Amino acid sequence: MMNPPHILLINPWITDFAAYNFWIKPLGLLYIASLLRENGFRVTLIDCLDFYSKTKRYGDGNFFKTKIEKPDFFKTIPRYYCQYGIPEEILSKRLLLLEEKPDLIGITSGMTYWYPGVFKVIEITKKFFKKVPVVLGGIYATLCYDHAKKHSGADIVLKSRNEQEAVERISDLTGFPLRTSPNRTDSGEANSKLITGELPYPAFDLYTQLNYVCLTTSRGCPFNCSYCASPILSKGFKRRDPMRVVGEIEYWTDHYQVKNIAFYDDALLIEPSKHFIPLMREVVKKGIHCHFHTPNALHLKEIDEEVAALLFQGGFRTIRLGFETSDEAMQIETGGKVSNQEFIQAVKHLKKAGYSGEEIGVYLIAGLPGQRVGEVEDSIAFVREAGARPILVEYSPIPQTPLFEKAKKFSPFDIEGEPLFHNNTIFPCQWEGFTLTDFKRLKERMRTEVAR
Ligand code: B12
Ligand code: SF4
Repeated sequence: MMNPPHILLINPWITDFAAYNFWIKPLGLLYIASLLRENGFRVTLIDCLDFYSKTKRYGDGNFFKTKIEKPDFFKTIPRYYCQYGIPEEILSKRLLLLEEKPDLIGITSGMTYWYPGVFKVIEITKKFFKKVPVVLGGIYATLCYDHAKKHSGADIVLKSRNEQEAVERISDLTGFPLRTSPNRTDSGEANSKLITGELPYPAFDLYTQLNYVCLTTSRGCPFNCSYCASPILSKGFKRRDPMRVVGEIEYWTDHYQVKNIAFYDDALLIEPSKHFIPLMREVVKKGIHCHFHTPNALHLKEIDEEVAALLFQGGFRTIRLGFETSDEAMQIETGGKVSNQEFIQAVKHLKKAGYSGEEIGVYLIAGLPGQRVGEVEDSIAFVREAGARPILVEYSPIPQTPLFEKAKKFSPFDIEGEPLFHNNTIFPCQWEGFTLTDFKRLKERMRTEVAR
């Protein structure tokens, strides 16, 4: 029997103009870690983002950052460009002090435009372990596969969003057979509704300190919004059994005294009577005391009186609603996930449940291809009128999404050839109808005004 291979998993730095730790953890990589361990592999995790300069009340906070040279394309942008996470020498030290040389290195990737941090990690690991195969997966690898294959320096780039497939590939590459059945995956078939083979809990135990965990109760989304990569990243929409989710919440709160949990779902609230309501009723019944966060937007269409009350009683502190625009034609054109009437109703229910207007954050998308500044101004006014707090987010064009073709026509940047131009900070689809100056002016004006 061969010795179990040693797999080194790395979550790379973020490289950006700005980054805030809204409960970021490399969830996909942590699932892979736990599946590997279940199959007898030995796993070491290095999370380059596990290094904060300041943590706030709910476990969110600022990353430690190091100013780095801007990529050439960004030279004219008057902002610092930083590497967020551990100082470089700490990564080198950790690689040097590894008890044993790895047999394979698995690296994840977040946003498409964070790839410089990924490349740097690959370059450094290659200096230490020249002959060890490096496998790259994650969001950048999946959405910008050709770019990653050509430029990343990884030996293998995987587009898969399926943990079991990732682990099978690692098994092939190391020649170490798997013990678990191939059915233990939650990628499933398109439109299959319930995840049958539960994955082991993500390997958060690999961290020495846990200020929060993130959790997903489902994969994918039943909608198909033209600007969103969810339908590309996960086929179909699948949910876990809500009682198993409660079991996981109890596990983290009981065994690790976790007080903050962020839901990473794309569609947590869909069909609430089958999923969110039984889940949260059980959490409330069991008296689990924990703050829940939804940095990713909630579907406000599903927020009726009962859902709003459960959100409040259950301990959801940061409510974020995905409204995007009050322009009805644009709502329909981009996928029809919500209407103005549904929005007004949702805010009404949330307020009745106990939330203040300031606590109801409503995402509005700014800079969609061809969008005019006036449309966003109207949307801000509409959200305020309903008594909630508008939050502007700049559109990030994502390859393979339906809107990407239109974005290519409107963007002054080569968003097809260069993923750095997907960075929302540069306002990728600026045009004469909505310039970066318009956007900054809008943001400034919002800062000085307060939600009613
Ligand atoms: C949670 C989340 C966030 C969180 C945390 C992000 C993070 N962890 O890095 C927060 C709230 C911070 C966030 C912010 C934003 N986000 Co976001 N977010 C997500 C979300 C919903 C889930 C990501 C996730 O963790 N999934 C769960 C895990 C299980 O999947 P995974 O890590 O990808 O791993 C899987 C595979 O990739 C693979 N894998 C992963 N690693 C590896 C490694 C190896 C070796 C192998 C073999 C396989 C493998 O295995 C897993 C199998 O399922 C995605 C949408 C989605 N459906 O993915 C959007 C998404 C990533 N976000 C997106 C966007 C646009 C944003 C914002 C820019 C929005 C905005 N305009 O403000 C901001 C960025 C702000 C900033 N500068 O920080 C876009 C991507 C944009 C891009 N260009 O890349 C996405 C895809 C959503 C969309 N609109 O389409 N986001
Ligand atoms: S509803 Fe949300 S997660 Fe689903 S496709 Fe639309 S934007 Fe993406």
